[in-house]
Amino acid sequence: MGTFSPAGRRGRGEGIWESVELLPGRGRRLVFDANNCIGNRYLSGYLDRVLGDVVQVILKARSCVVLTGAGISAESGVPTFRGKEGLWGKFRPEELATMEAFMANPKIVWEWYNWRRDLMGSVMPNKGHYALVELRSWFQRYTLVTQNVDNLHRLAGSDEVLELHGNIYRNICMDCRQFFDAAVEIDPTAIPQCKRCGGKIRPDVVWFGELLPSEVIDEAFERSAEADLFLSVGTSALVHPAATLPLVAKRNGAILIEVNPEETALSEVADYHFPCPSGEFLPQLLTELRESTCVH
Ligand code: BJW
Ligand code: ZN
Repeated sequence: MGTFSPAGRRGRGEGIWESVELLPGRGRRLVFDANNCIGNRYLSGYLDRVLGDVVQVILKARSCVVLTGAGISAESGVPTFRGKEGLWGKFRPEELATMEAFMANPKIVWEWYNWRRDLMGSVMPNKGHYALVELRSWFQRYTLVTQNVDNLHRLAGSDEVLELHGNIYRNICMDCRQFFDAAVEIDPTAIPQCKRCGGKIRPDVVWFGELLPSEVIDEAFERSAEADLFLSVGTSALVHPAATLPLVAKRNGAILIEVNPEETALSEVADYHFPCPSGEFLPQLLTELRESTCVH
């Protein structure tokens, strides 16, 4: 199986154009331009061939799992966590995304979530989200798993989404586990309290050190283990157990495709790594698929 960026032939941070330099007959090093990944004319012949391979993989696959992370929503304007512009560059995760942080300073944690809710509520799904809705129709079995809490997959039209880390638009009572939707009035100066039992209300998201919803993560593992094809899109693949899913799929024989402008811990084991923004790459992949089955 050919790989777009052959594993073991590049150093961390060098990216696809470094490996392109190693291709026979291509002596020139190109500057990586993530915003013009698909449109790069110099590479288009090579990219076409690799996309052609991936189209064949998709046409043969029956069962596909897609795992998304913050990167798929980046082109909608939702900040990622890691990286230069990421949230964790400005805020400390242990002060915002742990139960200890919430108990020590619920007001700050609530302010942070209110700010993110407002931001996420003001953006729209992008072409990457919509492409994943259409991709569904190419498989007998298709499972969309997301680490994101922003609801953008559902807004784009993906009705079955396994949300591993919860949903920012839901709140939950820490004592009686009653759910509240985000419309519940959150007074930023006080910790919201459950009307039923008086317990503290928190956002229904998964913080570090907390268990993921068991039925959701169990289903994600089952589907990954039986997948023929696994797409990892826009995730740094650092946070477990989500980061284990592609490895389980690969170990059970799935073809692993990664879409991420940067290299990740997964890039070395992926069969294909497309160092492209997902909002560009995924629609292009759909175009190739449609064209490949077009009767002329
Ligand atoms: C683009 C792009 C474009 C940019 N197109 N791409 C095993 C080993 C080691 C540690 C652990 C382990 N098992 C458990 C742990 C501990 C911990 C963990 O994994 N820590 C690691 C960081 C080391 N995990 C947990 O605590 C989990 N709980 C658990 O396992 O319970 C059992 C247990 C408990 C205690 C001990 C042991 C076991 C819970 C994890 C909860 C994560 N929560 C958060 C916050 C959610 C709520 C909220 O949003 O407020 O989830 S943290 C944050 O990270 C968020 C994300 O969902 C998650 C993953 O981040 P993601 O999506 O990958 O984003 P980024 O920013 O990292 O990456 C974005 C990528 O996009 C980048 O690569 C860019 O290049 C790319 N990109 N533009 C495509 N246009
Ligand atoms: Zn309650």
